[in-house]
Amino acid sequence: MEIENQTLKTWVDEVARQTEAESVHWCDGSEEEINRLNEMMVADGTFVRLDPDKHPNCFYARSDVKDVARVEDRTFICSAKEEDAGPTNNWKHPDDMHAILDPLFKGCMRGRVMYVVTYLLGPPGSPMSKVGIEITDSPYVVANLRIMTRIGKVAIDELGQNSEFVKGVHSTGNLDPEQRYICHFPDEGLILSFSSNYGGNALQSKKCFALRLASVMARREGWLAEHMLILGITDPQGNKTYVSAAFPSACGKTNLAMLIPPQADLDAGWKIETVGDDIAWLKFGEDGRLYAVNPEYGFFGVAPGTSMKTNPNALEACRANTIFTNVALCPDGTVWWEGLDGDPPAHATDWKGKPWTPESPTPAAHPNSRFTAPAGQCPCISPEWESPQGVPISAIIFGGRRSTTTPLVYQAFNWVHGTYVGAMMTSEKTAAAVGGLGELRHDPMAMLPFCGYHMADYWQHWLNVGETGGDKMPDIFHVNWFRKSADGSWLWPGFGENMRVLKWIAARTQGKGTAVETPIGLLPTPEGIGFEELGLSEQTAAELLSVDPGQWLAEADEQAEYLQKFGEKLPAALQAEHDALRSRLQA
Ligand code: OXD
Ligand code: MN
Repeated sequence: MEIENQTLKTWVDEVARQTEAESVHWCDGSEEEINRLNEMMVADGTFVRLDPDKHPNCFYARSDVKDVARVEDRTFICSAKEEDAGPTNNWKHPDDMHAILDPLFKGCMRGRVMYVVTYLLGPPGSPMSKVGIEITDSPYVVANLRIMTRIGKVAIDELGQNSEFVKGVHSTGNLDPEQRYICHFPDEGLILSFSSNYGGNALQSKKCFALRLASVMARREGWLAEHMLILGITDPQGNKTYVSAAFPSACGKTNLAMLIPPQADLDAGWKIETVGDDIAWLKFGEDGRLYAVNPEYGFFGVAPGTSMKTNPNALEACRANTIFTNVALCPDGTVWWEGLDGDPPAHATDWKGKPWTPESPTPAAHPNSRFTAPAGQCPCISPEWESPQGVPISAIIFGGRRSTTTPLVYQAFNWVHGTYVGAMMTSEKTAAAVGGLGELRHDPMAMLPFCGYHMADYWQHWLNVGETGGDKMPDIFHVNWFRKSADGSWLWPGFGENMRVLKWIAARTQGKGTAVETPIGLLPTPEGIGFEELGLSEQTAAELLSVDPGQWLAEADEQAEYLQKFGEKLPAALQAEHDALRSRLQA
């Protein structure tokens, strides 16, 4: 492949010299290329080809058993000043981090092929799109990147002679967790990741570029890079409302993005279409509204719990041309995970490669096992999902996994209050990152592991963007699908029934839908959600919409303690929101 960009060529030569790669392969993204790589990985045991009728062109992979999730404690923001990384990130000075990484990368690709993957984030021809390069010695990473982003010629053409691109080098190293580093150098536009092949650590396009580095660029350039799904709601009259929604990892973004409305809504003409399931880049359009694009090209979805009941669209999206990692492999060349429809297989091989039966004491699939599937294969993909100008966003939704305190849904009073609501998000930890399962933690805007700079500066940036957009900014909401009763059962059925909440939100953005004012925000009435049609008891309905001042005052105390962490950088407007919440609760 002919590469004319001299800056790119010179840098690739440098990396080849440093890593002492045996050879260099520039990926063109073609079918022939990926077929050859897939065959190679089948031959060396990295991949198992699945049944070609049931899962055409699909492959099964297992990772190292100690390399199954994002490693937040080994993820670093290497800004020149520590205060630019802030209290929620690990920081090291760039020189100190280079001093650790240079010896690791020196000669790390000896005897290996060095793949150069040029990738495009965002639709071709979009003013919002950006080009990154990931150099890797892992063909598994190349195969995943080819699904998750637009790679090869399309990205090289988009780059042209431009010398501005995000550089990234990834090496499998020897997968030693002690040598694992996921490092971001915002001032150099550089990502270096070593000794992990897990998606969130090794597919640099995703969390490293599209969130951590992009959030820094977004601050500089006046836009937002967010951990958000994007979906479109079409009403029976054909009006479309686009919303984006931030939930922490493994809290149901993919399911919500692909929701199938209840039959009565479908019959009436309601429709949900997916623009993206994990990341949104939001910029102002010429009309002053915020428009969102999905920078990605595929879904890196959590497999366990995905079924015909919870998300048939995701199952259809991953029927063909998909990579399954760390699920269970069945003897008939299909895959299985906990929560998939039907009976478990009588015999399978689990994610560790061990024989498994339904009697086995451990799960067949790792709780963070994944499918990597092309977004274009999703039956409900929006016709606008590759629109270069993006889709206009009317509502932003925040949500966490909270078994108590937080009601099913509420609307913030305005942008500043909504920024406070997002900043105070808390959620129970999931298997998407190593450690502390179920523990309640603050996860502001679902960006705790992904904000590439000081969190308080990020909140200030949200406030600034709100000032720019004025009354054209989206309305902000908070949802909680995970509230439990005293006996530990779920209060809300979730999944398709979440449509009821989306309809209320869409109505609110159009100045419709009744709302009741409470100290924490505007809540729907039980009729506004239709609890009765759902057959939920009055008591359940009341619990789902309850705002208990005692619980919320305790929440406010805890929030006050958290806010202290940000010291002088805490925006005054957010402190004022905190004080106002407290006085509303005490009134
Ligand atoms: C993801 C995550 O993989 O958030 O999307 O961990
Ligand atoms: Mn995510």
